Amino acid sequence: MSSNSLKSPKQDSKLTASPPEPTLRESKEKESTTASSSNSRQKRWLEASSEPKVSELRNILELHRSERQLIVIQDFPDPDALSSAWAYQLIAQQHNIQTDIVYAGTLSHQENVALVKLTGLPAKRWGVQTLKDRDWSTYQGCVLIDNQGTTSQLLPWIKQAGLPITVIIDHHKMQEDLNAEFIDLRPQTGSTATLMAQYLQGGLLKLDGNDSDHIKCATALMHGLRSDTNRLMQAQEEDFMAAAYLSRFYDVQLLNAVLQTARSKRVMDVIERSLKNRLLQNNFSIAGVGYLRYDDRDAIPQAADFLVTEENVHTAVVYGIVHDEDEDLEVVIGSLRTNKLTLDPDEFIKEAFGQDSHGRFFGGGRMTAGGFEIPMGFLGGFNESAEYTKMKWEVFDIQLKQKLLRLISPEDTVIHTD
Ligand SMILES: [Mn+2]
Repeated sequence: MSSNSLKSPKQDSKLTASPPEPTLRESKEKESTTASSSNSRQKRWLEASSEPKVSELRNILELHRSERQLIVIQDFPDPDALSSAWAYQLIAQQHNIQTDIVYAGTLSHQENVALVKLTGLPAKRWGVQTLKDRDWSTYQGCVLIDNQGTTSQLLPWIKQAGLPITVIIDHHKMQEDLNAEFIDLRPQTGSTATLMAQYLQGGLLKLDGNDSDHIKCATALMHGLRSDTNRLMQAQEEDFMAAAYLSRFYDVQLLNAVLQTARSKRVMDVIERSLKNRLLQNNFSIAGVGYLRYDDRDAIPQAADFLVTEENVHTAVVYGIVHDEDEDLEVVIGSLRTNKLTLDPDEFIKEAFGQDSHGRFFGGGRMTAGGFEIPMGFLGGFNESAEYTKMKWEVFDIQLKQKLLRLISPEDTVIHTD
């Protein structure tokens, strides 16, 4: 486990006016007096930041040559997870490791559906009901990409099947004690796609501009990198370097086609509800959007993306009750978006909602975004009475607002419901 990456300075430090402490990378650059071309500069950057990881991962892959691995991504995969998992799959193939990319939830954002369809991205949905019939014994290891297992319903099954976690590559903060043969956890990095691009550039797979799968994967990685860094607005140097590398291979028209996907009417309706219901307090915008279908779950982060664009708003929190018809389960799902650099979404969500009875947090986050899921347990499930359904929403709505407002305006925790 690399503890160095966790101790690096907070991202807020980029706001300070004084020049930053020389980093390992910079001091290495000063040592070298030869080679000044951009190519060698880039090479040195790569050596300093990720070369040890590249050879470590290569060794691990070689150790597991000809095995079969299960690549698990979060239940509601985003472009960063999807593209990074694909890159891992292509890298693993170099060592004759066959992999399946799986997720237990659904692809709900229209852009993600378009990404998968347009690139032929090889991710498969393993619905929760199908898990008991899966043959886990065909796999020798599990790989977690852009997650640490806390956002996948597959993990309990993997643990039960005794499937070892071979590799974790992620850029979220450490969620819980991790146990894996290879861990690359870099919370200061903008996207997992950045890390995967570094592995590609480091030589684990030589991208070929004539190979259409390579072009499509590079395009997907570019999309993942852009979408996790707010279109590069929050990108750091290493993210730009990774994007520069991918720019040699990606297909601009294909990326454009993915980005042009229109929102569905139901997503627009949720955004409308969030706009109508929003409560503005201390530059926060909070909106409950009521009940949603499982397939429309991704309307919540999209609504939060929209609310945070309002003047004088720095942080938006949107939540709703998502109903899974197949399982008759209900869960409160919420998203946070912020452009306030001193607000840490991970800390904010953990502090606002606390932990469940097993000590697990209801959510977490990365640089500018966070999410949470609160199971409704005994109160979950469909009820025919409209009155009851309405009342249930109101109870959860008030409870969530109360927990959020306690942090947003601690001096005024009383909520007036009329
Ligand atoms: Mn990510």
